[in-house]
Amino acid sequence: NTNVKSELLKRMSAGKDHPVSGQQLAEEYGVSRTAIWKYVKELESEGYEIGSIRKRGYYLIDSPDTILPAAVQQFLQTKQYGRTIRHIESCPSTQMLAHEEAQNGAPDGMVIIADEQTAGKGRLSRPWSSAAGKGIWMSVITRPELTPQQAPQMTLVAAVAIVRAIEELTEVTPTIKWPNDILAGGRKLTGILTELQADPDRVKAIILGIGMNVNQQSQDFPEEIRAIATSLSIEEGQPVNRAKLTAKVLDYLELYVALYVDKGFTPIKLLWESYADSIGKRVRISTLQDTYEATARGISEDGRLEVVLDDGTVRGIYSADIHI
Ligand code: BT5
Repeated sequence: NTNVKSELLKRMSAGKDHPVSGQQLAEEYGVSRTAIWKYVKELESEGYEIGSIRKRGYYLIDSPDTILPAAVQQFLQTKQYGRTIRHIESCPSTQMLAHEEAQNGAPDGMVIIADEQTAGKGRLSRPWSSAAGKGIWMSVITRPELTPQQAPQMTLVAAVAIVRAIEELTEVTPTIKWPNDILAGGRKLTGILTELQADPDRVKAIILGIGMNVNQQSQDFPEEIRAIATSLSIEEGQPVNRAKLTAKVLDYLELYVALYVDKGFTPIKLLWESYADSIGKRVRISTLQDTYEATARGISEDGRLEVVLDDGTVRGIYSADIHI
């Protein structure tokens, strides 16, 4: 029961002067005293250092940097998102597993999170480098009441949630590059991959694949992306707690998805534009068909990037790679 375990963790964080009574927790949750003791042992085997004071209880001395369910859930403030987490040590891609889970009826907000991906993917099947233990590689299964036409905007909803979480927990100032990149100092910090399971008129699930570079050093990136990629710890100069950040992203994601469903795209668009780094700038646009230059003007009410061509025509772009 990850509920009791994450509650135990949360309370043990209060420190030596406020130990958690195992007896009391057991009574509150209607489990045995032995069950609590087992959670303590489990946490120790996961790398937590736990102190105990006779007759008073347990307290936390030190935490490892893990993204196990209880580690993330102790920080969560959501109703639904992240309440069910499947953690995997290593897998080819969390997107694949999330698609299976979604087909098998996964609840709204279920998270598949891995310490390592061996075949992480970006858009158009490009590879996504996912070094072991260094990042947040997760897929969030969402079931918002949206039409399939409203699904692409979820990428922008997720982008806003992620920059808000980064801003709150670090000193880094992230920017968003349409449609799915979050940058710091001009380098890529996070990528988002939005995939859809739908009937013609109804969304069944939108799977948000989120890849966040957290604790990599430059040498942890493959040679070919070293010049274009960065991580929070490179920008911040110190390690960042992955569990706390994961929980914060989920908090904001739940909030902004609800905002989008209730109030439409306008509030998200305003937030998004306040973080955008390409608006008003000259950009080069590469689509599958061609490459051309234009000036980025903003995003439309349906999440397209609006650009002004040199002859003055305005064009709305659904999907492309943008170079500033
Ligand atoms: C993306 O694609 O940016 C979407 C990345 C989504 C990854 C998550 S991780 C959890 C979930 N499971 C998956 O398998 N995927 C999702 P795109 O815009 O196509 O960018 C891909 C390009 O980014 C690559 O061609 C590289 O140039 C670059 N890249 C690859 N790995 C990177 C990294 N770790 N950091 C920064 N840039 C990277």
